[in-house]
Order: sequence, then structure tokens, then C-alpha cells
Amino acid sequence: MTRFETAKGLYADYDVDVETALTLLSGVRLSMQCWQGDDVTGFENRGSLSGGIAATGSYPGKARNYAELMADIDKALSLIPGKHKISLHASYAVTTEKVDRDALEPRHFSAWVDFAKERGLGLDFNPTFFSHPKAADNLTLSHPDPSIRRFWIDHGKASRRIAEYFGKTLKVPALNNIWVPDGYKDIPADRYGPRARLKASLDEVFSEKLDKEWLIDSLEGKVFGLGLESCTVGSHEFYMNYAAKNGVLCLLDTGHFHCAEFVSDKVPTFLLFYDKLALHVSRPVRWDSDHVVIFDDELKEIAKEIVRCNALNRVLIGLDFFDASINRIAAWVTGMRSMQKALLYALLIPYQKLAAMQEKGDFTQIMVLMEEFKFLPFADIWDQFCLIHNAPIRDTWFDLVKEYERTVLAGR
Ligand code: RNT
Ligand code: ZN
Repeated sequence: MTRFETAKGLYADYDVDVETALTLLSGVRLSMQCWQGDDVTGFENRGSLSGGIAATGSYPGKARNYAELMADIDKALSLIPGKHKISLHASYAVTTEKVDRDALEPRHFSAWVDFAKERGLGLDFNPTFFSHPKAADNLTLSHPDPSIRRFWIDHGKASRRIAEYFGKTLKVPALNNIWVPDGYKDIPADRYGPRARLKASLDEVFSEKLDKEWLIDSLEGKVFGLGLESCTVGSHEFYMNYAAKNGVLCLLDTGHFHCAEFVSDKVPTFLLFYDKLALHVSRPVRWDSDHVVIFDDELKEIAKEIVRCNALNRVLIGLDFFDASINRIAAWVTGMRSMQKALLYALLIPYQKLAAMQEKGDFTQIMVLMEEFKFLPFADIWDQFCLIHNAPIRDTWFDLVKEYERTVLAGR
């Protein structure tokens, strides 16, 4: 008997069907953020990152142009089991034209669509409301100056058309996620006015009726940003209310809440009130630090909530981290594989049995069993998942990353 067969038997003792879990996980497309490959720099040559976010570190070998970024994404995907999506930012247009963000069109992203088509990937999109002269004071859709607001409204509209084009062309629905940095470092005199302007701007951005079959709209709130500590215009309450009233989705970034709050606990609530929920899975260490996602307790809890709510097809799982202090390809692979591991781990828990115990008030047995499940031979099932998808098992993928570093990254 192989290790996999033995492990399968042990799970069967708890009424867990391992084959079903493997099949369900194979159907999950994660959205891998392109911006881990170049520390959120993009292709516009506009200088430093702004918007109250920061990539720290200076590990060598970062991608400097689209060809390098695409090659690095290819390398990473070859080490990750399954078929996924790539999440782009507007600042990653592939064009020789001088085109500002308010005038971007689908054709400026055709190279990415070709890239995705050839590989059977989907694409998601994010308008870029930061690292731009018109966002120098960290105000965009809520800016008091109507001409600046106009620029960013047009950018938001352009981004929805681009995402719709991604979805229609690739036949994989595309998420267009709006996050704006707008906020104030110190206590503002007026919190209502900026929010009223953000609301009106969003109304304009969403005024164009596009094809809902291929375009999914979401809004990402935040508690605070660097240098924007006292007020975030697009707070969670703001977007939750806006989304509920306007038929768009919320996107929860796991780094955008107070440290003692858990996004895992929020998942079932959103699923009760919305058709779908979008996530930016990240790992905040003391602040919204965007560390690489690892197989930690909160990641497992998030995965458990998605699986228990039977919502693998209702939760759009995207990753959002950017660590510039380590090999960027290893960062992607670790984050993606960790998310998949967490989902598999969750799929191997007999949650219906545990829920029935909860109904009866048998909390002792729930605790005992939950502790036991932590020690079942999960790694053997994960290895099998990698084998099925022709992906390297255990840490053998890292030798391939090191070789790529020696032969490709070191020359940059
Ligand atoms: C910022 C948000 C946002 C960005 C990316 C680059 O706090 O999380 O999603 O990280 O769009
Ligand atoms: Zn995010």
C-alpha cells in the first residue's frame, strides 16, 4: 500500500472521502497577483509606490518589463498545481503608446490576453488609483477638485471595460476590484463630504451597464494606510452599505482590519447577504505588511469557512502580498500552494458531523476531534494532489527556483 492509500483509509475512518476532496480542489482557480513579481512597480516608469502601501526589501532579480514578468509568472505557475487566474493592475498595460490611465482600452492589455489564452488562464483586473501624479495627495475618487475626480472616474470606467473584455475573451468571468487610497493622515474637519464625493464618483463609474456574465465588480475597503492613519474614506462600512445597495460585491483583504479581527469569521455573514464574496488573502504582521501567505491558523480558518459554507464557487480567492526581501518566485509559489493546502485541509474535515455535534451541544467532542484532525496524514494527500497535476511534491520545487535564480534572475 502506498502512503496515499494508507492515508486515504485513515480519513475514510472519519467518513471523509479523499477523492471528492481532490476533485473539488482541482476545480478551484486562485487569482495570483502579478505585482509580487516586481514589488508593485508596473510598466509606466513613474517612480515610487504611493497610496499608503509599501513593499520593503531589495532582493535582487525583480522583473523589469513585461517579458521578464511573464517569464517569472510562467516559472511560478509551473510549480503550482492546477489552473488559475492572474490578477493585473492597470499600471501593467503592455503598450508603446503614451496613454494615461483615464484613456486605457482593452487593446492595451491584449498581450496579457494572449498570454492567458495560450495557457488556459483567466484574468482579473484592478484599476490603479495610486503611484500617479494625479494621486499625489492620496485623494482620487473623493478629491475636492472635480477635474481630478473626473480623471479617476474615467479610469474606473475604463477598467470595467477592460475586465469585461478579459472575461468575454477568455470565457472566465473577470473581477474588477476597486481600491482607492483616499484618506487623511490627521483628524479631518469633514468626513461626510469626502464620502459623499466617493459615493457620487462610484455611481458614475458603475453607470455603464456591462455584461454581468463576464464582469464582476467589487469594492475593497481598509481600516488605514501608511500616512493615512486618521481617516480612510473607503472604510468597510462605507463599501458594505454601498455594495448592498448597488448590487456589487465586497472584497475583504485579510490585512485591512484591526489586528484582533478575523476575516474567517466574516465569510459566512457575507455569504448570507451577497451572491459572492471576493478576498485578497494576505498576511499582516502587526500591520498591513503584505507578507507572503503561509499555512497558518487563520488561513486554515478562512478555508474552513469557505468549504463549510459550500462556497468554493461563490468566493473569489485572490492573493495580495508583495515581499521584496526574498526570491519573488518562491514567494508566489509558497503563497499559492499554501492557499491550496488550506483548502484541501478544510475539505478533509467532516464538518457535517461536527456541525451535528454542535447542535447537540457536544463541544467536548468537537474539540477532541478537531485536535485529532490536525495530526491525520494530510501531507500524503497533498503530495497526491501535486502528482495528479504534474507539479513538484514537497519542497522539490525550490531546487527549480534556485536554478532559475542562477540562470535567469542573477543576470538582471
Ligand atoms: C492596498 C490594497 C490593494 C493593493 C493592491 C496592489 O492596501 O490591498 O489591494 O495591495 O491592489
Ligand atoms: Zn488588497
